[in-house]
Amino acid sequence: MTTTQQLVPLRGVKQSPLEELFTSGHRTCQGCESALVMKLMIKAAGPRTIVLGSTGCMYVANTTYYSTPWVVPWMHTQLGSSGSAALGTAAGLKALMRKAKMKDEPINVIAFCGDGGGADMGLSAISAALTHNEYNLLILLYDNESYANTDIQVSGSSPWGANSTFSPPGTLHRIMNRRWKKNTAGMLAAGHPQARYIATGCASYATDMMNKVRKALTIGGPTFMHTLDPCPKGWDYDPMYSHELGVLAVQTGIWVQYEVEDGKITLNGPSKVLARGKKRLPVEEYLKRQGRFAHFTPEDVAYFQSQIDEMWEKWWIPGVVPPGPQDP
Ligand SMILES: Cc1ncc(C[n+]2csc(CCOP(=O)(O)OP(=O)(O)O)c2C)c(N)n1
Ligand code: SF4
Ligand SMILES: [Mg+2]
Repeated sequence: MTTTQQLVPLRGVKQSPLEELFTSGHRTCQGCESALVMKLMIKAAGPRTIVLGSTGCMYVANTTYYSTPWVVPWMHTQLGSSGSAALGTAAGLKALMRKAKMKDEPINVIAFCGDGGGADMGLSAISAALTHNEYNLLILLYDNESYANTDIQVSGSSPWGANSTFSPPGTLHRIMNRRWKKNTAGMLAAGHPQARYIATGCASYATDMMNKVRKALTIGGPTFMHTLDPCPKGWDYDPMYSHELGVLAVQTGIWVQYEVEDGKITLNGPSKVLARGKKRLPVEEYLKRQGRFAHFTPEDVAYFQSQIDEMWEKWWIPGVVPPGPQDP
């Protein structure tokens, strides 16, 4: 494995680099947390980074013809290809350096994908990339819980019951999306024990998120991050509440913040405090703030709450490892 950049952890937001590498020139919605994830991700990684992005809001809205916010080299890749694009780029860089066709130096390779591109369509390519320990790369799945760019279709990462253009509540069936959200990071961690770093994050906890990017790039090998990103358009709320919704997702226990480093799982930030016994906020505090759940009856809210309670009370590790058949 070639060496990696040694990106020391930031001790707080004041230590965050001032240099902006994701600047003006994009057309994401006001309050778009996925755009904030991009900005924090590249701020954490620094200028010697190549970014690859699969189709989705963070491609289309960010790179309208002749305008781009990216200051670093950036390339679009096909919707399901974040894994293969990351792997190919890392392999290409390695070959060019070995042949002395470019300076031998650690260059970060980050490929991002949405939940449609990563948790659904490109899962196999991400899985393949995570088995190639000879390359250094980070795949970051930004999860706005829908195929947002094509007008908010339901994905495998959409929450139960959410109103989307493919799952609108009707008179015959109020709940159209009856699937529970996929546990993508947990699945990838369990299935790729040699991947040295897999973590979840949320831009509402910016320093934590940036440090996870830095750790993933420093540790090296193929690594993976999954962020939960409030999306004003798809979740149907006033853009000013994006930050607050990220906090509520964590404080209600719906989104669990953790990292798996060399096989060791650690819940962190508020999720760690919740695991130690702090009371979780009722999920209703999160659900009632979003139009996509406006059709929920008290029974729907109670069902949602029961699933989150089960995750915290019955799973081996909340949000990461579900109970096994041998459990009582
Ligand atoms: C193979 C393929 N199928 C469909 C599309 C159309 N398409 C473009 S963006 C997009 C949505 C992607 O959703 P996601 O990955 O969650 O990213 P988001 O738009 O939510 O940021 C779709 C379906 C495409 N570009 N390529
Ligand atoms: S639809 Fe959602 S993810 Fe897409 S640009 Fe708007 S806020 Fe961001
Ligand atoms: Mg999406």
